[in-house]
Amino acid sequence: QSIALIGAPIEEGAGRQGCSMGPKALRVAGIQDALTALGHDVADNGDVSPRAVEIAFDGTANNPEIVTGFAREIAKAGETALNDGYTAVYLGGDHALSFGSVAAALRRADALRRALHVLWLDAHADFNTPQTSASGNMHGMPAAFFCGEPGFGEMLECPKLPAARYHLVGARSIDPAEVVLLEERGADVNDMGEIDDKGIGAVMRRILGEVERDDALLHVSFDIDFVDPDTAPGVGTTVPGGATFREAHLAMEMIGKTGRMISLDLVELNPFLDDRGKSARLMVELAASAFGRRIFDRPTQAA
Ligand code: DIR
Ligand code: MN
Ligand code: MN
Ligand code: MN
Repeated sequence: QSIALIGAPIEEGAGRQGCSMGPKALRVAGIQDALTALGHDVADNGDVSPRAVEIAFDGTANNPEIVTGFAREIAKAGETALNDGYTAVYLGGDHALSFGSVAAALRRADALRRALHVLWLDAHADFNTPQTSASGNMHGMPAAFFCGEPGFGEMLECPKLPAARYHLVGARSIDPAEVVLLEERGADVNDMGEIDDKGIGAVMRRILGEVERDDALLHVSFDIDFVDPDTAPGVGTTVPGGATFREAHLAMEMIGKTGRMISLDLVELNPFLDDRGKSARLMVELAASAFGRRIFDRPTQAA
């Protein structure tokens, strides 16, 4: 495959600073080499730079100008890469980058007249709107936006995702207003209890089966807080009880085997909070799993 790396050093969607260093940390952790080693052609398109725009939302939304500026540039860079035949890998950056990355995927799927499914690996649903959000942090809102919830004004033009094709996996912290909205819209919510009960393999198999059934394309949004904070400490919004190292790898390996992923977000890494690059390295390894690395391909570790 041809893969385009798109850096998105946004941190204004999060409640604390540090995610702007994420793209650099993922590069230092070897994202390009790891994917190249699997036989892919990997182009690093550098970082997008936002153009602050004048925009305001009714309700509570922090830094709408810069988040919108980023979202539009990310969508543009992503759409260009996808149209040129690349699989897009977005190096985050906080989760507000997905306003742009999912918009690009939706436009691409629309142009190809294919359905899109979005797999959201996250402790959180990110299904707030400026009307429902208690924090105002826009990294908690992109899924509501691309599923067509009102309240985002003229932020970004893109087709809407039917909520049933928004598959949340790993959830363990959802706000009360989000629970109501997710339920009303018919989103596919798979919380940690479901993973404990059925196993990550069964949960993923069911979701990827729906993608297959629809002969659809897939966008994967990987929030590092999907993984347990003991394993991935480099994140500002830790929630205990997350996915294990192996559960995360199995999920990514299963995604890779479908051959349907057109774009992947690697988000919420906060290098300022990381433990000697541990979380950055894990994200790179997990990305490699999503691009076809099997255990046999893994470099042997020095003792
Ligand atoms: C909370 C926390 N639901 C909010 N959200 C996220 O602020 O909207 N933390 N996404 O990572
Ligand atoms: Mn998130
Ligand atoms: Mn999260
Ligand atoms: Mn369900």
